[in-house]
Amino acid sequence: MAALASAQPYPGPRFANYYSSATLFNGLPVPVGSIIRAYDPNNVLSGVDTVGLGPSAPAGFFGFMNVYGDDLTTVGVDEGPITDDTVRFTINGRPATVVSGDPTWTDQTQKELVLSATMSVAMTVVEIPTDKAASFNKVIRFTVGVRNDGSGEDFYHIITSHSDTAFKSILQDSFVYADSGQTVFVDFDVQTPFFTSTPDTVDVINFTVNSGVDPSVQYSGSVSLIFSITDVPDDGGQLPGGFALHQNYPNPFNPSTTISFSLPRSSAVQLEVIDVLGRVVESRDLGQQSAGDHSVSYDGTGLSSGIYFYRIVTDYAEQTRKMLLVK
Ligand SMILES: [Ca+2]
Repeated sequence: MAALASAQPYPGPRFANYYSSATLFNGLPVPVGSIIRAYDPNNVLSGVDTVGLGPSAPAGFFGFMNVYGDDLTTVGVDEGPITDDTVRFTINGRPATVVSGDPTWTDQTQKELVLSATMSVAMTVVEIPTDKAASFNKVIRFTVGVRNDGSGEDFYHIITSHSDTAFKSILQDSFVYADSGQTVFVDFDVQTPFFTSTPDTVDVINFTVNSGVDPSVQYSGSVSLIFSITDVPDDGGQLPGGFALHQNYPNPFNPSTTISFSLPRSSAVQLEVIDVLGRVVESRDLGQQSAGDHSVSYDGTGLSSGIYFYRIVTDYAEQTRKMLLVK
C-alpha cells in the first residue's frame, strides 16, 4: 500500500473544495504532514491534501482541497463523485468521521468540514546506523530503519546534533512516510569539514527519529564519524609512498592485540590510541624505526569495552584505524 502516498486523483474539470480549520487526529489538531484523502462512494480516490503543504497552514487545517467529480464524458468510468454523493474521508489512512459540515459533493462549491480520526502509534527501530570513517569534504550517509507498528499511516522526521560543530548534518526537508506494517529508511547525511586544525577527530552524532503523528514516539541514538586526513578506507588503506597501517589482530581483542604497519623509509614513529570521545588514552613513542614491516603489541587492560582508534604517526604520514575492545 506504499503507493497510496503518491497516488493522485483524476484531475477533471469538475471539483468541489473542502477545507477545515479544526480537524482532529487522536484528539489533537491534525498534525502537519498528515494526508487527508477523499473517496467517492465507489472508493475512487478523488482528492488528496497534505496538512502543512500549499494553502493548508498549521496543524488542524486542511484545504482548499479539490475533490474532483466524475468526468461525464467517460460513460461507465468512475473518476469521482457525482452530485449529491457523500464523500468519504480518511486521515493518514484511517477512516474519518464528519464531526460537522456537509460532505456531499456538488460541483463548484466550497464546504467547511470538521473531521476526526484516530490511530495507534508505534515505531520499531529495525536498523541503526553504524560508525563510519571519512576524510576531508565528504558527504557520509547514515540510515535508520524504522517499522511502522501503528494502525495507520505514519511519517518520520530526524534531528541530529554533533559533538564537533565542524561537521554539519544535511537533513531531509520532508517526512518519510510509512503505511502500517511498512519499514522505511530515514537518512541523514553529514558533511565533513573542508579544513580543520585537528586532523584526526571523532564526531559523535546524536540523532532522534520521531513519529510525525505523535512526536513523543521517538528513538534516540548516537553514531560516530571518525575523521582522519589520511585514513582512506574506501581505497583499502594503502597510502602513497608505501606507508600502511594494517588492521589490528585479533580484533575484537581482550586485553591485548597486535598493530602492524609498514614504512617506506626510516622515521620516528608514534602510536596513539583514542577513544570515541576523541581523548588520547595512550601515546607511546616507538622511537626511530627502519624501513619495512613492524608490529607493536597493545594492551587494553584498564580500558572499558568499546570502540577505540589507533593511529600511527610518522615523519611523513599518519593513519588511523578502528578496533574493538570486548571484555
Ligand atoms: Ca466518468
